[in-house]
Amino acid sequence: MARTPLLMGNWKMYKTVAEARAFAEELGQHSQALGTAVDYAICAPFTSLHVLRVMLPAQVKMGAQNVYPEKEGAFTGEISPLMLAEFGTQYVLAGHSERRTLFGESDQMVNHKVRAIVDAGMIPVLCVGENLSQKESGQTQAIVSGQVTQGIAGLSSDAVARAVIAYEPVWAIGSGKTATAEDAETVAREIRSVIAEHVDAAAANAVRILYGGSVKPDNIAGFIQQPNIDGALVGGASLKASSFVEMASAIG
Ligand code: G2H
Repeated sequence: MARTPLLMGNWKMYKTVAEARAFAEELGQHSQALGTAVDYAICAPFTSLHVLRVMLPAQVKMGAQNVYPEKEGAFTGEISPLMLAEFGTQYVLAGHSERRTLFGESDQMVNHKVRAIVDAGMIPVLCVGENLSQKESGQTQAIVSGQVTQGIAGLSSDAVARAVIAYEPVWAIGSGKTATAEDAETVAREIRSVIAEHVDAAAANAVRILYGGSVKPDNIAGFIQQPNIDGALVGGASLKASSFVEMASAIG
């Protein structure tokens, strides 16, 4: 079965509600440029989810950037999977390298989040990737394979098939550097073979794999042309509606 391409923005800690509204208005004016054969989503700060739900073009889904993997309880400052699902959130990032590095999230915590996202009926976007020293010491495949197997542990084949995995080399994030499309394809192919080995061939074939790390309108096509790369997770270049539309045109 063919995999539907996915263009996903990750706004990180950018945009007030007023700025999110302006983005949604501008994107709405160009919604005819968003192809019907592609899935779109914006992972926004929690405070902007409401305005996006009301104002985004219907084909652009909402994503969250984080979640706490408990149903409810005394977890001051946290947001539960049910709260996000009730709100109409379709995707939730788990294990973004900024969460792993700045907030100490372990593979075990990332796996708790992935399972909680699935249990609440949403789609996890499991982010994986090696840092520069790991790349330079030839550990890319080992690091990525470990993050994938630990991240999806305990999921059914069907849940893995519906999930999204974002390969984001840490050294490429926000740096202006990107992996070559060929290197990203090599890692994406390896991720499918790890899933085939640890889950099954159907899940490996169906799971969507995105590339992330300094993706822009002028380099996105090279990534999505790769047979095992199904789209992109885009930070900085997703903050302008005009550049989101340009990337949508390059995919669609
Ligand atoms: C990687 C990416 C989005 P950017 O973090 O997840 O950000 O495109 O700014 O490198």
